[in-house]
Amino acid sequence: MTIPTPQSPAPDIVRCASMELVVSDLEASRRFYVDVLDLVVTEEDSETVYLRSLEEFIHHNLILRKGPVPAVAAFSYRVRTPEDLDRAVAFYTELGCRVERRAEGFVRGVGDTVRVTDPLGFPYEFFHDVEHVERLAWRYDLHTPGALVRIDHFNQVTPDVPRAVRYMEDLGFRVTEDIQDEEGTTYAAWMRRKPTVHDTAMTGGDGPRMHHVAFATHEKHNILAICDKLGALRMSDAIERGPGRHGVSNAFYLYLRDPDGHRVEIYTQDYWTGDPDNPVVTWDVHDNQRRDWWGNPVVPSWYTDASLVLDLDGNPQPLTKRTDASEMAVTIGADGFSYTRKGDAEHGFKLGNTL
Ligand code: XXG
Ligand code: FE2
Repeated sequence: MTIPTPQSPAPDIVRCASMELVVSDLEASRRFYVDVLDLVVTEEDSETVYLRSLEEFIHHNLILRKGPVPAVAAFSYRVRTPEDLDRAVAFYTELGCRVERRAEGFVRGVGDTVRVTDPLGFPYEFFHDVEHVERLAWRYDLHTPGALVRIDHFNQVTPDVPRAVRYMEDLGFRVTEDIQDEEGTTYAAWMRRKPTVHDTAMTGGDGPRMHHVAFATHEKHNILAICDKLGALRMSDAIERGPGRHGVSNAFYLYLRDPDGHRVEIYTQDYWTGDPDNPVVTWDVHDNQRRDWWGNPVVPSWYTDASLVLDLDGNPQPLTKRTDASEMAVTIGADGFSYTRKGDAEHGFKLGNTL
């Protein structure tokens, strides 16, 4: 079923701003995000920890909330004006979505919020007013070798990527890169509001689920420092994939799994996309440099695992199966680590072959 384009104008979204994660053991999650990843605690109580990155001036980029089922309670976007909250209400009401406007005070550090269950089943949140807190950019006395400086993007798992892309375009997002095959199946798409490669990506799979939330470091060496720290703490199991260089986005990356299995990406140095004629980059699903520029294999768990998302009552959303081909099935062989790049056989580049 296609999602109709609303007549009401979309809210003007500035950027992805925060994610609310439900975690089963608040102390363990706090240790991971604060003691290991060095996010900054803006405020906390026995149920909730509000965290921000070092260059942030709004109250939080990540909320950890204690709860029974690890899941995502909100993908939160900042909108340009207070009127954009009214636009969000009209836009999603017209789509027949459940919409709740919550007065200032419901979420600490932000003014009125609009929460919706969007047409794909994701809990989206919009806010404009914020409490300003100290931007710690110049507080180098607080920066550690693996300093996380900004929230960069979300990544969502959804069964029908073209359907998701059309709805997100109606919401004002633009595609910057995608992965397709020769039959026109789309496996993933990266979409932006701010002028980077993305604010969120749509990854094909059983959904709605949250694939990851990403934080940026200034430089590549900061990511290597996080790997070294995890090794020193005997926490190398938290590293799922990387470090490496993405094909898509050209960014340097590392994927971690938090104590509940929520996936966090550490990401740096993608490129400017703010021109009106920014060219879209389409990757062939058979190009084994698309997800790792050095050709390193993607571990199967990265394709299969993702976090549940909640409805507005706090119940996990049921999953809809992807019916299109799955990227893992078309690109990973029985050993889990084969390559399928076209032309490999005739050029003798297949793994294990010699020229
Ligand atoms: O942010 C990203 C990602 O979505 O996490 C994954 C940029 C690129 C990639 S990919 O694995 O496709 O290179
Ligand atoms: Fe990512």
